[in-house]
Amino acid sequence: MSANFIDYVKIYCRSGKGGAGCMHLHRAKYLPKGGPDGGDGGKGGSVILRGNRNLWTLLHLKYQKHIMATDGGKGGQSRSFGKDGENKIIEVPCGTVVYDGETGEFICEVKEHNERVVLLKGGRGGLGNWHFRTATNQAPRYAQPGEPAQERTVILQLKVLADVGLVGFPNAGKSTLLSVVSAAKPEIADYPFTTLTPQLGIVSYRDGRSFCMADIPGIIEGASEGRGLGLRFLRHIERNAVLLFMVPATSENPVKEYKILLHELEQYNPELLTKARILAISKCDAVTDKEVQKLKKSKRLAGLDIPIVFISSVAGQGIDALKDALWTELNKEQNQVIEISHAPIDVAVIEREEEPEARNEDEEGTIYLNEVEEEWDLDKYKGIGWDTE
Ligand SMILES: Nc1nc2c(ncn2[C@@H]2O[C@H](COP(=O)(O)OP(=O)(O)OP(=O)(O)O)[C@@H](O)[C@H]2O)c(=O)[nH]1
Ligand SMILES: [Mg+2]
Repeated sequence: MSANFIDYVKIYCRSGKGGAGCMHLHRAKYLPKGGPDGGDGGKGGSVILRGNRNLWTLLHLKYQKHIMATDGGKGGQSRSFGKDGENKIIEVPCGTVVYDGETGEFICEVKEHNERVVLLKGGRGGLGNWHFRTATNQAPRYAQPGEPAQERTVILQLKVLADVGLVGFPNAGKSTLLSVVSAAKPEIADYPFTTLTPQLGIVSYRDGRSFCMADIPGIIEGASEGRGLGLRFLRHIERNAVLLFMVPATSENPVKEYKILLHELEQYNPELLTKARILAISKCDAVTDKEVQKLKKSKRLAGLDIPIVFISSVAGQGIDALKDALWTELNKEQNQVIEISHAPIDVAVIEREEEPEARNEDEEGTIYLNEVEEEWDLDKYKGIGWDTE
C-alpha cells in the first residue's frame, strides 16, 4: 500500500511544433504560371493536464519520464493543410500542483475533476506561400515556418484535498482516531512512525453530511531540519481548512508539545498558522479521571485560546464532541477558503527519483523549407498569419 502512494514525480514534457507552411508554385501543361498554392502547416499538439477524481496518487506517472505531443504536419501543394499534431493529456488526481523542474517555481495546479490546464501549448502551423501573394509579388518563393515546440521539465506534487488534517507527534493516536471516525483502515501500532504515507478517510456526520480527514505521518521536533520523516508530508495539510492537533493525555507537558508542533509548522510554511486549529487531548482513558480533570482545569491549556476537546478513541469518549467542534470550524465562513499560496520548492533538497534519461534528439527536422536548415528569422513574418491572432 505505502509503496503505491506516489506524491512526487518529475517529467520532461514537450509540445509539438507547428508544421511548416508549404512553398509551392502551381504548374500544369497549359498553365505554366499557375501561381503560388502552398498550403498551411498543421498545429502542434499541446501537453494538457486534466483532473481526475478517481486517481489518488501519481503512481501511474512514476515510470513515465517523457511526455511529448506530436508535431503538426507540413502543408502541401494545392493549398492542402498539414495534419494537426495530437495533444497529450496527463490525467492527475485533484490537488496536483505543478512546479518547474529546474527552478522549483510554482506553475499551476489542478483542483477539480475534469479541470484542464494547458501546460505547454503546441506551436502554430506556418502559412503556405499562397497567403503571401501580392500584386507586386505574384510568385512568393517563401512560406512561413511552424512555431517551435515548447519544452519543460516539471515536478508534479500531490497535495491532498482534505477538510481536516491531523497533526501530532508519532504515537499520538492519529491513525487510531481516523480508524474510529471513518471507514479507513490505517496501520496502528505502539511504535513511532507507523504511518509512512498520508491516509484519507471520510467522516460521516449527522444528517448524512460528511467531511474528509487526512492522517499524515507524525512530526517531531526538528522536523523542519529534516529529522524524522521531515516535513515532506506537511504539504498535504497545506490545503486543509482545519488542523486538528493531537496531544496524548499521557504527555508530560501537553502545552509544550503543542507549541513544538506549531513551531515546526511555522518553519515549513508560516501560512499554515492562519488556519483554524483545534486541540484534541487524546488517550484520556490511559490516565485517571483525576488527571483528566486537572488537564481540563489547566490554565496553561486554556491560555492557548483554541477549542480543546478531550477524547479517547479506544473508549469512544468525546468523539461526537470532537466531530461537532470540527464541523463548527469547517462551517465558519473564514475557514471556507482553502486557498494557499504554494511556496516554491527547493529542487536541490527534495529527494529525487532517478533523473530522466537523456532525451532522444533524433527527430526529423521538418520545419525547414526546401530541406535547407537555416535559422528562421521569425520577425520577418510579423503582422502576417499567426502572430496577429
Ligand atoms: N489507551 C489508548 N491508547 C491509544 C488510544 N489511541 C491510540 N492508542 C494507542 O497508541 C498507539 C499509537 O497509535 P497510532 O494511532 O498508531 O498513533 P499515530 O499517531 O498514528 O502514530 P504514527 O503513525 O507513528 O505517527 C497504539 O498502540 C494505539 O493502540 C486511546 O485512545 N487510548
Ligand atoms: Mg499513524
